[in-house]
Amino acid sequence: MRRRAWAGISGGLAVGLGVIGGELTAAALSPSVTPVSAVGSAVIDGLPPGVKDWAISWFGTADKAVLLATIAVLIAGLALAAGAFEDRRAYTGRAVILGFGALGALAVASRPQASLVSFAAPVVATLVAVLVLDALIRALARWVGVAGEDLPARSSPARRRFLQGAGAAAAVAVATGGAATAVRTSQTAVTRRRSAITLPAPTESGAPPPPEGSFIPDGAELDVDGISDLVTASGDFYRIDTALVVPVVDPGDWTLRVTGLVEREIEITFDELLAEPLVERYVTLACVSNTVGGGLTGNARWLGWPVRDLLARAGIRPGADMVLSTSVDGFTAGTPLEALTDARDSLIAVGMNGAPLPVEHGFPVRLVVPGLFGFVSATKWVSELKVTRYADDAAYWSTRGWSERGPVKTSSRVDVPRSNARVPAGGVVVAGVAWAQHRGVAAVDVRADGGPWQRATLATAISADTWCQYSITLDLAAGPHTVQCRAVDRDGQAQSEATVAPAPDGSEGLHTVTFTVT
Ligand SMILES: Nc1nc2c(c(=O)[nH]1)N[C@H]1C(S)=C(S)[C@@H](COP(=O)(O)O)O[C@H]1N2
Ligand SMILES: [Mo]
Repeated sequence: MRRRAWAGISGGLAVGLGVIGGELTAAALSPSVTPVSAVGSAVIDGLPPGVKDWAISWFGTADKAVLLATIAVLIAGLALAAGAFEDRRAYTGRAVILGFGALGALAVASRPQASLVSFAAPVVATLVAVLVLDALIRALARWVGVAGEDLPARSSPARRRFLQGAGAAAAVAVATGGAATAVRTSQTAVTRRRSAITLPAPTESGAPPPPEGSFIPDGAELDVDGISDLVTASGDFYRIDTALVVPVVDPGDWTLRVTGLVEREIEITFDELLAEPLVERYVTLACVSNTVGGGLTGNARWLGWPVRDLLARAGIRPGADMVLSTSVDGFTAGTPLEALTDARDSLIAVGMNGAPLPVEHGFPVRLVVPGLFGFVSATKWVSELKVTRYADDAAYWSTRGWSERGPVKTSSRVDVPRSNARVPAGGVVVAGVAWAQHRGVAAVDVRADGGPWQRATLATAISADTWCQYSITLDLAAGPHTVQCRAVDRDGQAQSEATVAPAPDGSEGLHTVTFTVT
């Protein structure tokens, strides 16, 4: 074989492993946006309508397959070229790969479902391809010599080392490629099922007045640049998963069982769940791991069936004080029974912001419980509710040093000004969000440079179960300044000012932001 052929094969192995690595990373972190699918979608979006019509008239329903095959041929061409370039001159092949990696990242950025984690896939793909290419081409050069064109015939340790490297890369590609294809195929099938679902309208939708929490009242949104959106877009919603790969659950196979201390065990299917009277509520979720000022909170509109109605149907036996919810991925949460049976709208949720739950957020069904941190309540891909007692059962995080119970702590953060920002002199707008789920936020105070607390303007709350925007304009002289905020709940309790780390039951402290007035 000629040297150029081996260089091309090296390029192919490097890029192939990169693409597989990228797809596997996406499957784990961001299944709705993978580099290859993003490139395909970006091409479809970018084609002029004439070309699209032409493709459909030529290829009919095979147009997507033709597109994917075209992308595959282009990637193969890129791979061969990268190998040949790199063999001729160090860094040139790697530069080609970096360029295409950047294009992949751009394609990912163009997808509406993309979030920050989606970029892990093109980064991994590029890194893997660059590293493998570098290693193989170096081994090839050691075998053939730097300037040599024809391969030395005799066997040498350098030859063996190159062939072993290439063989190992090929073996890894075959193994992981098979795994990636299997994961992808099941995800694609479920994604298709998901987009075919039409969720029923909430049952209360026609009846005026609509219940609190089901709509956005006037005055709930402040007009401040850079403040957290009142409703978090699903693609921007924080994510916490213990599972390495996001579970892919076919709604046709899904059931929810109610077991344990109940009069009668119940098992419901997805279709049966959709036939129950569903309600829609805005609820702000929060993660116990959120640090002061952090982003592990989000507010969404959830559609679901009240958990209390399902539990009432099962009939709770005396002695129970906890519900252990289990996910198909083995995650469990222990929720105080009363939070699932009292008047609050704890939901067996099927919808998020007007669409079926995204796969990453628990499709087809998850729990949403106002007032409690996610680790004790918000089980995604939920498959069983076991009515039990704290004395008899422990949940996933409670056996790993976190608390048994997890009421959300009253908290607030400053969104604007950003840390280290430079803001023009004049009135300085300080704004952000505050939350005290299920107790409700009564007021937010802001202070500058450790001075007296000043009451901020509080937007109208959607409900006690959601966060609230606030804002205040401060007169600050030129120079560096520090602002802090604190929320007060509707029981009159101000948030804790002590500095407390997240473990075991949630962080405490005042969010402090330093910036400069110019
Ligand atoms: N199956 C499963 N459900 C889960 C988790 C998980 O790791 N696995 N994380 C929980 C935690 S700690 C939080 S804060 C919320 C986060 O929900 P989100 O990822 O939809 O934002 O989900 C909860 N439900
Ligand atoms: Mo969490």
